Amino acid sequence: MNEFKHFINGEYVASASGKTFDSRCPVDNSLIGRVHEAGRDEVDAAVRAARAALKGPWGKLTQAQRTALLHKVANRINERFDEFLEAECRDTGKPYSIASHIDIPRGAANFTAFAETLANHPTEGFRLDTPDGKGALNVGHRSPKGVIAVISPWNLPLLLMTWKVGPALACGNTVVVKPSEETPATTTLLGEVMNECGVPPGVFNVVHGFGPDSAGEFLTTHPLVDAITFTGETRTGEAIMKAAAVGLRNISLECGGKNPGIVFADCDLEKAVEGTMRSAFVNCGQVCLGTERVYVERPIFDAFLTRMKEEVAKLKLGRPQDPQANFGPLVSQEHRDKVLSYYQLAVEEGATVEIGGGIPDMGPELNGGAWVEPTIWTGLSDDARVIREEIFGPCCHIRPFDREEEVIALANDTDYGLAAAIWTESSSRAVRVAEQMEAGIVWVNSWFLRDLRTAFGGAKQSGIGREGGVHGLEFYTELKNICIKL
Ligand code: NAD
Ligand code: 6OD
Repeated sequence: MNEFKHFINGEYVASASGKTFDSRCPVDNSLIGRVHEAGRDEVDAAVRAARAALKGPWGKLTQAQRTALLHKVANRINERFDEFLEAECRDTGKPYSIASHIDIPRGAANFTAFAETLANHPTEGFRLDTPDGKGALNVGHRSPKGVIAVISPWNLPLLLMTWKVGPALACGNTVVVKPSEETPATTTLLGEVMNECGVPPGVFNVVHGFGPDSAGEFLTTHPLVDAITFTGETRTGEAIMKAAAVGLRNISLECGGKNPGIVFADCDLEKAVEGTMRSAFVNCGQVCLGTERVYVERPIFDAFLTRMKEEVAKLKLGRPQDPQANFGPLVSQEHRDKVLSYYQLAVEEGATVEIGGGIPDMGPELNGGAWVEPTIWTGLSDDARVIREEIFGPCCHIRPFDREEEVIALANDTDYGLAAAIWTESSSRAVRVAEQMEAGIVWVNSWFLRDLRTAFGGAKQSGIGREGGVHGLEFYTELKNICIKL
C-alpha cells in the first residue's frame, strides 16, 4: 500500500491526527494508496521550516550556486523519469504517450529554464541629476519575496507545480506546496529528489489535503506565508484572494477558461483539424487552455465538422501503458459526474450530438474507471450554459460564422480570457484578429506551443498576473530601489 506523507523540513512525516484519505486510479477505480491529510499543526510546521530555511543555508547561497542546484534537480527528475511517469499516469490515468512528451519533460525543464532566465536578468539603473551637480545613482535590487504558498491543480500535476516552484526557488524563495488531493504522487516524489540533490531542508515542503477547512485553507491563511500562487478554478481563486487580503499578501492566480478556436475559410484545413483535435481532446480535455468553443467560417463548416468527427472516431481509448492509446479517462468519478451533467445539459439545451455524448463500454476491467466519450455538439445558442461555462472535459461545440467582426464578438463574449486559437493562412488577418482577442495567450496556427520565456496568464476571470520568463519576477521578488547620492 502506497502512503503519501507530508514532506516537511526534508523529512516525510505522517499527520499527527492519523487522518488519511484514499487515492484512486481513474483508469479502473483501483486503490493507489492512502494520503495523509494535514491539519493546522503540519501546515504550521511546514511554513516555519520554510521561514527558517530562508535565512539559513538557502539564503546564503549565491545565485550561481542556486542555479546549479536547480539544474541538478532537473537532471535527477530526468534520471528518475520512469518513476515520475508511472506515478503521474497512475494518479491521472493519462496515457504514457502524452505524459512522456508533456508532463515529465516540462516538469524538469521548469527548473532549468527559470534558473537561467531569472539569473541573467538585469535590474534597472538611473543616474539622477542633483542641484549640487554631483548627482545620484539609483540601482534596482531584487530580493526573494519570502515563503511562497503554491496551490496546484490535478490536470498537469508535476508540470503546473514545478512551473511555480522553479521560478520561486530560482528567485531565492522557499515554498510550501499543497498539491491537488487527486494527484499527490509526483509532488511527494519530488521531495526525494530535493534531498538527493542536496537542496537544504525546509526549502521545498509539501502538505497534503483538501481546500476549505483543510490544508489549502490552513496554508493560505497562515500569517507567515508571504505570497500565494495558485492554479485552479476561478471560484477557488476568489477564496484564495480573500485569504490573501489579510496581511496584504501578494497573489498570482491562473484560473479557468472557456477558450475559443476560430477557423477561417482560408486556413490549411488539415492543420486546423489536427490542432483543434489536440486543443479539444488532449489530456481528455482537461487543459485550461483547451478549446471548448469552435467557430468555423461557413464555406468550410461542413468539411471541418466531417473531418473532426472522423478524427474523433479514431481516438484510441486505453490504459496509460498502451502505446496505441492517446485518450485516457477523466481524473475522477466526481469530475466525470460533472462532465456528464454537461453532456445531459447540452441535449436539454437543444444541441445536436454529432459524436459521443455518453460513457464508452471499456469492458469489465475498466468500466469502473472515469471514462467518457469524446464529444462534439452543434446547434446550441450563444447563451446556452454549455457555451458559457467551463466544462473541462473532452468536448467542444462547433458553430458557423459569416464575418470577421461577428466572430471576434462571439469569441470575446465570455467571462473568461485565458487563450484563443486562430486558424488562417493570412498573416494580416491573424494579427488583426489576435490583437482584438480579450485573452492572455493567442495562438495562430498552433496550440499549446510554449516558449517558457514568454508571459503566461489570463485576462478577465481567467486570472491575475503573469508568470513565465522574467514576468514572474514581479511576483516572486521584492524590488527595492537603492538611491546613492554621489
Ligand atoms: P480547484 O480550484 O478545484 O483546485 C485547485 C487547488 O486548490 C487544489 O489543490 C485544491 O485542493 C485547492 N483548493 C480548493 N479550495 C481551496 C481553498 N478554499 N483554499 C485553498 N486551496 C483550495 O481546481 P482543479 O479542479 O484542481 O483544476 C481544474 C481547474 O483549474 C479548471 O478550472 C482549470 O481551468 C483550472 N486551471 C487553470 C490553469 C491556468 O493556468 N489558468 C491551469 C490548469 C488548470
Ligand atoms: O505550459 C505552461 O506553462 C502552463 N502553465 C500550462 C497550463 C495548462 C493548463 O492546464
